[in-house]
Amino acid sequence: MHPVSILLGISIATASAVTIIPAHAAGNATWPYQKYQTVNYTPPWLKFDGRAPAYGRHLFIAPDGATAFQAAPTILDLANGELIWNGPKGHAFAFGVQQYDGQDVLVYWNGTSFPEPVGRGNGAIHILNRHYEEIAVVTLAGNFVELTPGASYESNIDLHEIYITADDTLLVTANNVTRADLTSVGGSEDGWIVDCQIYEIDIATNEVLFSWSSLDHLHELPLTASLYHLGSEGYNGTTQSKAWGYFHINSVAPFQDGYIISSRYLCSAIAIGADGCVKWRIQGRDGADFTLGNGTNFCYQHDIRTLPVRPRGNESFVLHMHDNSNCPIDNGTVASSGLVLNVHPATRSVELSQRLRDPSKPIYAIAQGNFEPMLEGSFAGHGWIPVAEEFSSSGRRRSTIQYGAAVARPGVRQHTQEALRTVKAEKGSSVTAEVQAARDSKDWVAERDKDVQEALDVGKGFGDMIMDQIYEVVNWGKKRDDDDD
Ligand SMILES: *[C@@H]1O[C@H](CO)[C@@H](O)[C@H](O)[C@H]1NC(C)=O
Ligand SMILES: *[C@@H]1O[C@H](CO)[C@@H](O)[C@H](O)[C@H]1NC(C)=O
Ligand SMILES: *[C@@H]1O[C@H](CO)[C@@H](O)[C@H](O)[C@H]1NC(C)=O
Ligand SMILES: *[C@@H]1O[C@H](CO)[C@@H](O)[C@H](O)[C@H]1NC(C)=O
Ligand SMILES: *[C@@H]1O[C@H](CO)[C@@H](O)[C@H](O)[C@H]1NC(C)=O
Ligand SMILES: *[C@@H]1O[C@H](CO)[C@@H](O)[C@H](O)[C@H]1NC(C)=O
Ligand SMILES: CC(=O)N[C@H]1CO[C@H](CO)[C@@H](O)[C@@H]1O
Repeated sequence: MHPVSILLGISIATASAVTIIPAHAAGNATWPYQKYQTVNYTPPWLKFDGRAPAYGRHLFIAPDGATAFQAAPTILDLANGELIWNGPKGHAFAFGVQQYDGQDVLVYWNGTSFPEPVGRGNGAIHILNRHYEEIAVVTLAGNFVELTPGASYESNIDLHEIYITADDTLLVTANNVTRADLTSVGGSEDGWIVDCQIYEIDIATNEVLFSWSSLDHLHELPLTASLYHLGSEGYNGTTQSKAWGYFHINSVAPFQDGYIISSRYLCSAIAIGADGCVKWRIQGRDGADFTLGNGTNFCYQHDIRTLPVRPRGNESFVLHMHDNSNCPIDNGTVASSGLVLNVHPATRSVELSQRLRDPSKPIYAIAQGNFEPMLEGSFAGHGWIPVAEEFSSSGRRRSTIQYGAAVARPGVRQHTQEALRTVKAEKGSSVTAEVQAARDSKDWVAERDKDVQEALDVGKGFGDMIMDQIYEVVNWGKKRDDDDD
């Protein structure tokens, strides 16, 4: 590892100008990279467009993909684009800040990844403390099968999800290639398929506390519900290496007494109970168990989460995601967006709260991506396309951060740089210790959840809501002026 102190990183960088280094030769894309005398790492130069970010001074990113010059977990200073820290070289999917055992920690996935169109991996989750020391490595052993006959991996956690819960457990996804009856979708009785799984693992002991398999729930989530029809991109289920990825799980988070999961190819947010039974499914095109309001459509989405995290019973809640409908199996004409929905389980209806995208600068990401509410406004990482955007509370694009060459071409599977998640810090060193303490307190979390619920009950929009409260905490109770710009 190469811990670089903040001061050292900045002072050295000031002395040496940005150096242009051609990106991976095979990719033919060029992008400026930064070279340092003190560290053998060349992070991408950040191109800013628009206002400097209002909150969150650090960018957490793990540039990867065909044209990335080097891959590593990377923290960059958003004020000047300089390197603050980089971890070991290699894949570091889902790099970001979370909380474990009462402290801020860095988390990332490392392992064997299978690039698009497979788009999954087998690896382990690394957890580092504030001093960049590794304090835990969470693994998942077992008999897991992949597309390559005979291949096995030390640990089998998928690259898509790292979610540390309030109980210091870890939620992750996993995949297993196995046999299934594909006759309902025109395949053979003994076809090959990818089973999608979730695990809740105790971080301290590495013990599996809960597991769930999509193939155990075919009566609730049938193969016929997949929009990735058998044979898509050649995956026709006739051999192990052509196992059909009908479900493609890409996120799991706590929800009520159980979990909420994202299935890319069912185009669905799926709520499951503590017993693993499916409570309901919202499909982004036909609604499935819900009626979709105007403008709420989504598909092939990533990073599904709710606010509050555990609404009770039939209480309304906010559901947010990165909606990358621009999938290569589709016509690929829908620009990516951050999507915020108000969901009303009692009436089984979904309403649009906010759709975050700039129609004048559309971004067509085919895969990956993340979306997060920030102290003010929201932040979207566009995954496959090396661009992240910050939006104001009212939904206006406030700034764009680009870290690799990319062309906005709908439907094109470009070989470019990518980052599963591009996260802005609103925690840790980017806010004062006092604010951090306020935000950490369980009371504050409970208070926020209560306020979110009340705001939903009176029909207040998401943009006006959660951000108001976070602002109040940060500014010691002051009310926020109207929108910034
Ligand atoms: C990359 O550049 C080389 C040499 O200039 C060329 O032969 C090759 O076709 C290019 N590849 C792509 C994918 O454009
Ligand atoms: C994976 O599938 C194989 C059959 O292909 C099965 O033997 C094994 O138990 C499965 N593993 C898991 C973790 O589900
Ligand atoms: C499945 O795909 C393979 C090529 O990957 C092809 O040889 C085979 O004919 C296909 N089978 C069916 C039933 O489509
Ligand atoms: C949905 O939106 C369209 C145009 O944006 C509008 O014409 C229509 O009335 C809306 N429908 C409902 C039910 O609000
Ligand atoms: C592309 O697909 C979307 C989603 O299925 C659909 O709404 C749209 O009409 C399609 N556009 C074209 C040009 O076919
Ligand atoms: C929630 O609403 C659904 C649909 O209206 C209803 O069937 C169910 O009984 C309600 N559950 C609770 C816990 O109120
Ligand atoms: C970022 C990271 O931890 N990379 C490591 C992933 O695993 C390989 C193989 O063990 C290491 O070589 C990388 O340094």
